Amino acid sequence: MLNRRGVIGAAAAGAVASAGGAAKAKGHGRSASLRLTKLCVISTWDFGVAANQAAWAVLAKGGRALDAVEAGARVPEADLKNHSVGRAGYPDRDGHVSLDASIMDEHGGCGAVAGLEHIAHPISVARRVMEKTPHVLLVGEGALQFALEQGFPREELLTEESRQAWEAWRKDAHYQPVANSEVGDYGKGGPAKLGIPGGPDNHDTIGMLALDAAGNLAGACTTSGMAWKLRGRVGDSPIIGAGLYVDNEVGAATSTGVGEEVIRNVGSFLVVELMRQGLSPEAACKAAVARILKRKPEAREIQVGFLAINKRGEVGAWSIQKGFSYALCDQAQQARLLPGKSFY
Ligand code: SD4
Repeated sequence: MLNRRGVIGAAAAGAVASAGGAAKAKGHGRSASLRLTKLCVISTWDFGVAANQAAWAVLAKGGRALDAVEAGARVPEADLKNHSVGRAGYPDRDGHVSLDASIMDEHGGCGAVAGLEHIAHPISVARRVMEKTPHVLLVGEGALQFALEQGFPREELLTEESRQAWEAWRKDAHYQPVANSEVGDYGKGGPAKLGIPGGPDNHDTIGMLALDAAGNLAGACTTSGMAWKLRGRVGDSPIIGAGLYVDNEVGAATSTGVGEEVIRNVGSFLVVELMRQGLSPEAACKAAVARILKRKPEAREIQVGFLAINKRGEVGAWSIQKGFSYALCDQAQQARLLPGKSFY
């Protein structure tokens, strides 16, 4: 007879098998999660390596995971070579840089901003929403008003390089997202040819998850969203449960890629719930990606990736397509970059 744990484990295994079947179970690699030392931080994409260093400086001093992920997320937000997060992010199709961010702490507290313009560090505004208001999400003009009231400076976020890229895009204006652009575009400079969201030239988010010395989890997610998006478009990153979810009893997850597909499947919440049912972080990420593909097989043309950690410091990731990368930092190794496993 199965005990409670056995029943849950069997159900979870079935969920993965059926979801994996939908995606033709073509995964690259096994579904075992990697274990980090307790006290660690992980984040999406190559630029996560530098962000992790800033988070590590907080964690190594015994700091709180929440402070670590905020400090880490601020690094790509300020990086002018990064056209997918914060200042210098590519604008929407009308030339406005509008930013999305969310943050969660170990108590289930959450704060977010969406469509925020003129503020270089949306992650810190998201934290203020969490800590200084009774609300979870502020958008657009109201988010800007709140940020200014909180003392954040109003700035021009569209750099000359980003403006030139936008002008180049406007010549033929094909909004056609392409996979893994965070990697293809990062630091290259010059107008980028962007394709499908989540593609080599159109990616844009740092999702960061940390486990601190007290054993607490926190997460942050910040982005300029899809380049050349419709004005007013909001992705998954500021939607709690979609782009980010933290449950301090279980684990935390974050996502990158085409936010619409993540929102439709409440992706990060799904990953955490699958971990609650007994799946490893990697198996949970894989099952969530499989769910997206099962509901919409055409999603194989785009990119979505999940990254997750559980309370034991086990981490894992999975994406639709090859090309997703994630950065790991713990007591043993502080600048690791791994390729994510994928179905295609
Ligand atoms: C969005 N998920 O706005 C973000 C974009 C992203 O890698 O992550 N790109 O949909």
